[in-house]
Parts: sequence; C-alpha cells; structure tokens
Amino acid sequence: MNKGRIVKALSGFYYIKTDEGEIFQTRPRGIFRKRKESPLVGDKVAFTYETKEEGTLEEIFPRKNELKRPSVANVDIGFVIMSAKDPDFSTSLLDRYLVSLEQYAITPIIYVTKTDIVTDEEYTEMKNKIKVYEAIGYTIILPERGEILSSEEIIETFGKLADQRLGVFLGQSGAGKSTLLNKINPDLQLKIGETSKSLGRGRHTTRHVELVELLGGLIADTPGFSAIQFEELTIQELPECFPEIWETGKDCRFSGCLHNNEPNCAVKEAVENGTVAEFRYDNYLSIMKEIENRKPKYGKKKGDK
Ligand SMILES: Nc1nc2c(ncn2[C@@H]2O[C@H](COP(=O)(O)OP(=O)(O)OP(=O)(O)O)[C@@H](O)[C@H]2O)c(=O)[nH]1
Ligand SMILES: [Mg+2]
Ligand SMILES: [Zn+2]
Repeated sequence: MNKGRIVKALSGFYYIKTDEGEIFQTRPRGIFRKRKESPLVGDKVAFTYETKEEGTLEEIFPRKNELKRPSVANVDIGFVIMSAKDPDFSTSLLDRYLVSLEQYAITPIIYVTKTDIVTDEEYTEMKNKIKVYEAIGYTIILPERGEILSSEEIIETFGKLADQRLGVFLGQSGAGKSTLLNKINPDLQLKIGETSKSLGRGRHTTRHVELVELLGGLIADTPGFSAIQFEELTIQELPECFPEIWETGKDCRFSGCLHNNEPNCAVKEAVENGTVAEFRYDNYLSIMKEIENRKPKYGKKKGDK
C-alpha cells in the first residue's frame, strides 16, 4: 500500500502527499464513518488509487497528538502569531493559546507582528510583558519598533525552528499569519484580508487548513480564532500548562496544591514577591474558574443524585 500524509481536507476529499512530493485526491473508506473516526490534516496514512484524482484512504496510523483548534494531528510546534495592534496585544489571549498547546505538549513559539504601527509607549509596555515570557523560557520573537522585517530577515529569524517538523500557525483573525507566510515564500500567494477598523479584528480570510513545505518542515496556515475552550483539560493538569507555576509549585506545602486557597502556597508567595508575574497568575485562576464551571459532558453533575 502507498503511504503519505494528509496535507489538506476539503469538501469530503483528503489530499495526500507522498514522500516523493506527489499529491493524491482520496476519499476515506466507509469504515471510518462507522467508527466515528475522522482523518485529520497531518495524519500519516495508507492509501490505494486508480488515478491521482481517485484514491481511497485506507488506514490512519496512530497519532502523536491531536490539536483540536486548528484541527491538525501530529503537531510538533505551534507558532502563536500575536499582533502588537489591530487586533491589540493581549496577554490573556496569549496565555490561552499557550495553554491550548501546552496541554498536548506542543512546543509554542511566539511571533509578534505589526510592531510598525505601535507607539513608543505601547511598544515599551508590550516589551515588558514579553520579558516575562522570555524569563519563563518561551521563545518569543519581537521585531524592533517601526521595523518591517524583510523576507530574508524573517527566514533567518525562524532559522531551524521548523526544520523536519510539523508546525501550525495560529492566532486571531487579522494577526497577520498569512501575510507572514507569504513573506517567507511569496509563491504561496495566500489570501490576506484587511482588519475591520470599527471592530478592531480580522475578517476570517483564511478558510481552511493546508500544510505546505516551508522552512524545512511542513507548516499549516489556519483560520484565525480567539474563542478557546478547554474541554479536555482538568484542573489538576492546569498547573503544568504554566511552566513557572509548575516549577514554583514544587515548593508548596501540599503536593496536590492548586495554588488557589491552600495555605503555605509557594506560588502565591512568589506572586506577592514578584517572581511569578501577577498577570500570569490571574490568567491561570481565570482558566481554572472556567474549567470548574464547565458543564460535564459525561456522568453526573456536581450535586446530582
Ligand atoms: N502594518 C502592518 N500590517 C500587517 C502586518 N502583518 C499583516 N498586516 C495586515 O493585517 C491584515 C490581516 O493580515 P492577514 O495576513 O490576512 O491575517 P491572518 O492572521 O491571516 O487573518 P485570518 O486569515 O483572517 O485568520 C492585512 O491587512 C495585512 O496587510 C504588519 O506586520 N504590519
Ligand atoms: Mg489568513
Ligand atoms: Zn500552591
């Protein structure tokens, strides 16, 4: 049987790219629907074919992980694209993207766009927050204020980050994901869209997920989104999604400390003396509250008889 990777899913067809770089248009065997299994972009698969336009997706190989939004399997890196302005930079949104990747052990890389349209003051304020992320250990790329990087500089900045890996560009609509990818390779000719001045956000220009060969790896442009739900995450897993809280939390008095109302909590102390940033801790608590208030999908609700 032939093997390859799903690089695009559109209107019931799955497009499979082989190691030789050939693309086959396939439909999945009926068995997948019966098993309620859907093939995903990023899946490694086996297929058969009559012609390049008429193939059958026969088997999905086990996944390393499965990112829900954007829906891509076997992701190594999440490139979180944040705009400095239009839409405005927000640490609470950034932390939500980071948690959505950390929960599947996907390495995040943060890139800030639109530093050419911020004021000095806005830039300084943003830079101070970005220092916090650097101190935690995140790779975060912030071009100088006023500067628009050339294609060469962008490619150099990304360097080997994507080499031999599967990376996903994610972020709000209008953040500049497609613009950045077009700069890396102008042949892509991805559609870009104006942000709405009145709403301060993008217009959902990118409509589907497609993997392209870029920077030595496979990269997916994806439709922008800012509503992030944590349906699979438990409260006990949340501290691990904030690396500095996880580290600091090793010194808490209780081993299962959630750093909320427990006494002798090292994290709360660290927030008070400034070694853990207060805004990160606030974002942590707000996601925790959200998980607590989530309606359970299965089983009984709290208080049910
Ligand atoms: N000034 C400035 N504008 C930018 C920059 N990057 C992107 N833009 C503009 O921002 C708008 C949105 O860019 P897109 O690349 O379409 O954004 P996107 O993240 O792909 O958006 P969706 O596909 O809707 O998710 C366009 O008008 C771009 O020209 C930048 O670095 N500086
Ligand atoms: Mg786009
Ligand atoms: Zn604690």
